[in-house]
Amino acid sequence: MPTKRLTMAQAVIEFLKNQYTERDGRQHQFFAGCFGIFGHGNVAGIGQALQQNPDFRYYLARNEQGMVHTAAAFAKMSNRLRAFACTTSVGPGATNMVTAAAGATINRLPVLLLPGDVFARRNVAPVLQQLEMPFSQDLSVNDCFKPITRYWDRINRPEQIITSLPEAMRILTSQADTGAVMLSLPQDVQVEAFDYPAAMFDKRVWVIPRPRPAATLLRQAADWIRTSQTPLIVAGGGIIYSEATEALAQFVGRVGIPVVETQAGKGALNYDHPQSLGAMGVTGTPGANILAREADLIIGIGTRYSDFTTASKTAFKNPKVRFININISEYDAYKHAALPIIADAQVTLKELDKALEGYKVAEDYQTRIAAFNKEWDAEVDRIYNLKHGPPISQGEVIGAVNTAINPQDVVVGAAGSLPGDLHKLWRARDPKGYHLEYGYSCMGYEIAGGLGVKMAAPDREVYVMVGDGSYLMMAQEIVTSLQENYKLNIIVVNNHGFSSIGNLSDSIGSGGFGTHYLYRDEKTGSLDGERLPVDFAANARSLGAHTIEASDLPSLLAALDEAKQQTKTTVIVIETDREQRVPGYESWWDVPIAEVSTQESVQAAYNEYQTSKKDEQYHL
Ligand SMILES: Cc1ncc(C[n+]2csc(CCOP(=O)(O)OP(=O)(O)O)c2C)c(N)n1
Ligand SMILES: [Mg+2]
Repeated sequence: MPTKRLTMAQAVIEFLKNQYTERDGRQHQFFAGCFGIFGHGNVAGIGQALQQNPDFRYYLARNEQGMVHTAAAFAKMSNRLRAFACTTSVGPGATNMVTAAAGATINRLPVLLLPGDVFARRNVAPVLQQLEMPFSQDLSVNDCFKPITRYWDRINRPEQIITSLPEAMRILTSQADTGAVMLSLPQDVQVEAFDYPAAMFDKRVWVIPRPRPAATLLRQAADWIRTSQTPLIVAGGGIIYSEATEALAQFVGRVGIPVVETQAGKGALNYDHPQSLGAMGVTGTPGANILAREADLIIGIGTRYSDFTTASKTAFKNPKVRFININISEYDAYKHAALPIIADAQVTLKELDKALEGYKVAEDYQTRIAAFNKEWDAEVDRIYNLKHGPPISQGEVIGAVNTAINPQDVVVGAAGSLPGDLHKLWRARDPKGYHLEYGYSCMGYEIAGGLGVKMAAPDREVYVMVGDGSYLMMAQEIVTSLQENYKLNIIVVNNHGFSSIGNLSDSIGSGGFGTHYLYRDEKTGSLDGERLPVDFAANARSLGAHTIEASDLPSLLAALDEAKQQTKTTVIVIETDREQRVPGYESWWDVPIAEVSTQESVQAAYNEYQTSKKDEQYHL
């Protein structure tokens, strides 16, 4: 058997270079390269291997969490057909990835993590940054990734990668099981040479299948739909990953079933499609939530039914409600005791269309859908044109960005009050135009994620919408965007703290405690002094970005225009009124409240909470 003598790290890179995915006859090189930050745990191993393989591009990031967000966003934008590897040193470099790795796994996005690990041979232990445990030597900080990765392995001998790398690829390319994958690479083993079988470096194509639905279950689903009075489709992210949006538009256009969207599923239908009722759940529209409440049949496609979608299990109130779940993942397909169709969304929608020949929802149902649509359009217009302030409202900022940009451009967000407001108000005009990380809702994803989106779709303009809190948590990948010449448009919405959690704090009776960015007042002992003088524009400028400050709607529109003329990352800073919020519509979210308290406002909130909680259902 021909062999190739390489270090373990060189063999890893050589293998990764040759992995491809294929769907619908189109091939993609799976790895677009490797993000990394070097330290003593990887500089001589994976670092050297990357230097020796310039055709597998190395991207220097600013923070390990940031680079994993970038990698996850890239995979999401690529419909999980492409991904990045991420290399770090041992110790803090590795554990810096924990947060974003958890985000990738929760959002079911493939990212390959390649941290260094402490010496396998142990004789020099404890090495710099090593976690010592008196009860075991078979433990390092990298073990804390075990619950947040879908495959985890430590490579203690160079030949172990011959069997580990294919397993890593199996998970990364699995539509049902994908997420963060970790190969933990002890720094001494990375540099050890071995005679690897040459065949392991042959080009390998991982075919992404489109499994068909089981015939009996499809027939049953069609029967359930035909006998339903008020069927409703809950469109999740799986529809977008499966590229099933056209099939969905055609199907519902013909049969008239209304569609509501989760955060990940937003954009599955264009906002002005007659069957589109927009966002569903806690951050949903009135039409979506009222029809969900009444529906006798929910067809969940590519959704995992998070509490934001189910309004903490209060969304579906028809006592006769049944569920059909079309999902590539068996786990999700069985939720809510549904009729489980474990299959690809695109194929299933086409087959369902055939199975439902001649079927259309009742006329009066269609009339209601059209009425809800019209009312919601008017409500969005109202919020886009509030003429509040200055400072203006966040709804107006969203309206300005939505109307100023091109349909194929992408809005990116993750945490704070923006995701809810965007979910409600954003007029989606392209299946890949709305990119919200709301599985983990991780502050700090926005800018780093925006970079991943831009790298996956360089022909589109990317508009990152980020709160001041999130910006302060993680803005440093602006530097990486400049280094790589990937232009981002970043809109910093400054409301001097946490509008979202401030609102939540109000609702639980705590009056916004600890959510304002204010100096500590020595007299009160609390954080209720003057405003902190953070200059976001100066901060972004210091990192090298072009910056523009806007203060009202006309100056914001001018800034968006100016940003379009720029070729490098541009940051627009606008102050908004934290208290001018977009209302909630016909929904509820379970956030438990203190059962006993010295505060009357908390006691009142607790009593109200007890009543609302009674609406929570089991779907059995
Ligand atoms: C990493 C992380 N820490 C904490 C939270 C909890 N959290 C959710 S929103 C939020 C405040 C966000 O502030 P900002 O970005 O200014 O957005 P705003 O709420 O003002 O819209 C916090 C602390 C989180 N989602 N992620
Ligand atoms: Mg804020």
